[in-house]
Formats: sequence, structure tokens, C-alpha cells
Amino acid sequence: MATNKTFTMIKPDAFSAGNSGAITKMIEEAGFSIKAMKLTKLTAETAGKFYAVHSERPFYNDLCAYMSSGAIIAMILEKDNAVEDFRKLIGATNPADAAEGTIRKIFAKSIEANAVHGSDSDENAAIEGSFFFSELEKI
Ligand code: IDP
Repeated sequence: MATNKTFTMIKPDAFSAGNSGAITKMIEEAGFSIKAMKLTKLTAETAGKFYAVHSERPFYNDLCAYMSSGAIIAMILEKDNAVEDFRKLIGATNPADAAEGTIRKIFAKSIEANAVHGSDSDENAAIEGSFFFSELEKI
């Protein structure tokens, strides 16, 4: 079934490099509408909660430290088939494997500092959106 909402973060590497505007432009030009948006900063603890599913992975502690190392921009996006189409727009987790023209291919620095997050399912999109935004903050 076609889906219509996903959740993204512009990660600390991309925000601190001044790439937020260029990334947001690519997202809008690909047909996504911004339904919620905020500039914020995670703590190691809140990053740990967001990425709890990865708590057994060897990179978990580094990921939490990296994701709390600077400001991020969180967004809820809307489009037909949003989850799948956004994963295509951002490209593979490792920028070395990402397709030409994808956000990660253009802006990611490494497999960890890979510029953007994109939800991997409708269920996670809803959970992740509500992690950052109250009902009042969603349009
Ligand atoms: P995804 O963000 O493409 O869905 P996941 O496997 O869910 O990829 O991993 C979550 C995040 O953890 C990645 O976006 C990346 O920042 C980091 N990560 C994934 N694999 C590695 C790794 O092998 N080393 C270091 N960091 C990783």
C-alpha cells in the first residue's frame, strides 16, 4: 500500500558543514512537503533512545556520541510512497555504495556521518516523528 509520511534528520555533519539548505532544497524538489521541522540537539541519552534498536551493534556508542555532537534538523515529510521514495533519494547507508545523485552520495562524509536519516518503515516513521514532535507541532 502507498504510504505518505516519513521522518528525517539532517545529521550533525551535514548541519555543521552548512548543507542544510541544499539538502532541504533537494527534498522539496523531489516532491516532499515539510509537515513539521525543528532545529535541535540530541544528548547521548536521547540519541541512545532514538537508536535503541541498534543497542547491540558494535557502532552503537560511537553513533550516539556522533548524533549528539552537534545540532540536527528533524522533519516530518509527506509524499505518496514517502518511506520508500525517501530511502531512494538519500541512497545507501555507506556513501561509498550510494547511487550517484543521492543525498548521501553528495553530502555524506562516512558510513557513520552520512548526512541524513530516513525512516525504514511506516511504523517507524510514525514512532520517530512522535519522538521529536508533539501533535501541536505537526501540521
Ligand atoms: P540507515 O540509516 O541507512 O537506515 P542503519 O543500519 O539503520 O542505516 O544504521 C543507522 C545509522 O547508524 C546509520 O545511518 C549510520 O549513521 C550508522 N551506522 C550504520 N552502520 C554503521 C557502521 O558499520 N559503522 C558506523 N556507523 C554505522
